[in-house]
This record gives sequence, C-alpha cells and structure tokens, in this order.
Amino acid sequence: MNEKETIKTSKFLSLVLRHEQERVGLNLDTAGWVGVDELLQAVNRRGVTLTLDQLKHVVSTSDKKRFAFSEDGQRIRANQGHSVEVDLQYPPQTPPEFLYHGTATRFLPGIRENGLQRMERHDVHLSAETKITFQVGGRHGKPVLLIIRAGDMHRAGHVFRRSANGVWLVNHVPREFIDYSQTESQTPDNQPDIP
Ligand code: HQG
Repeated sequence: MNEKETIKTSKFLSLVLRHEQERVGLNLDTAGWVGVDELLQAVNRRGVTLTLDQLKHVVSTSDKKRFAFSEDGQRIRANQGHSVEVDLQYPPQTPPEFLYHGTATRFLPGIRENGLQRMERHDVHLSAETKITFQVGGRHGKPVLLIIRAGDMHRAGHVFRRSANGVWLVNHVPREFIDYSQTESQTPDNQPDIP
C-alpha cells in the first residue's frame, strides 16, 4: 500500500467508523467497536479491497493514531471524532491548565457569541499542543489559535476526557474560558512558543 492509498483508506475508515456506519452496513456497539472480520467483509462487499494486513498498516501508520484495535485484536474503533452517538468510556481526567483549539477566522463571531460548541461531532476537540491546531483550523479557512483556560473550566465543574490518541474532549467551552490573545498575532509560519 503506498501513502496515497493508505490515506484514502484511512479517510474511508474515518467515515464508516465515525459517521456513516450504514454506508457499508456496519453495526458499531455502544462504545464504537466493530468486529475486524465484520468490517473487512462489509467493506469488501462494497467493492473496497482491504485485507487484514492493510488494515493493520493503516492503523499503525495513522499520523494521529485515529483507530485502535481491542486488546484481543478482534475489534476496531475510531479513537475519537464521532458524529454517531457513542460512549467511548474514557474516564474523566484533570486537564492541563491550558489547552488549545484551532479554528478558522470566519467562525470567531459565532464562537465569541456561543463559546465552542461540538457542532456535528460528539465533543469539542482540544489539544495540549499548539503545533497541530493550525492544521486543524486550516481545514476550515484561515487558521487561528484559541487558548482555553481548561484548569479554570475543570475547577468550575466541566468534565474533561482524553482519547486514546491524546485528544482532549469536552462537551462545550463557554465563552468566558476562551482567550483570544493569540488570534491576531499568529500565522502558520509565525508560531510563538506557548508553554
Ligand atoms: C467551529 C480532526 C461557530 C470549531 C482534528 C471548528 C480534530 C464554531 C468547527 C478533529 C462554534 C467544527 C475535530 C461556534 C465551534 N460558532 N463555529 N459557536 N463552535 N465552532 O471538524 O475541531 O483528522 O467538527 O472551531 O484533528 O475542527 O478527523 O471540529 O472549526 O481533532 O482525525 O466549528 O478532526 O481529526 O469542525 O476537528 P469539526 P475540529 P481527524
């Protein structure tokens, strides 16, 4: 499998394991898992050639570790990013004092008004690192970085969870916990060091 095919397959897996299981006739369980054999058979039935070795390759090379096999290797799921209703069963955790969210300038008026909402997804996604947030924001337009006062949110009772691939998940970020001080000064080529 070359890199292009790997990325294409990864996107297809994201689609069926996060958003549109019915597209290939899958049944995710309540925690988002599906049998590996069932997945392979389902996608093969739809004319997508995918072997177990290829699936393992996509899972192990995923830059963001998007997928996980169960401990016994019999099942697979997406680590986060779902729009379908799932309970991923990640335990609540204390977040670092600050987390980051990459978005696009065009969304700022809505965010200033309503805070960060989960939109089509199951949760709002936050990162402990600034590096990837521009990439995430850039998918939607001109990227900007928001600093989230996660420690204050946590002390105010908001529940944070951390996915198996390190994404921080929270139901909503009320606007008073968002710091916009980096939105004017940052461009993808000019990232200040934020501790
Ligand atoms: C924005 C990728 C207006 C929000 C990444 C975002 C991530 C608002 C967009 C993961 C708003 C939703 C998720 C409000 C939030 N008004 N806009 N009140 N509240 N928004 O794609 O965080 O490659 O659902 O800022 O790494 O961009 O797929 O979320 O811009 O972890 O594995 O509404 O997707 O992972 O967009 O990305 P998305 P996201 P993968």
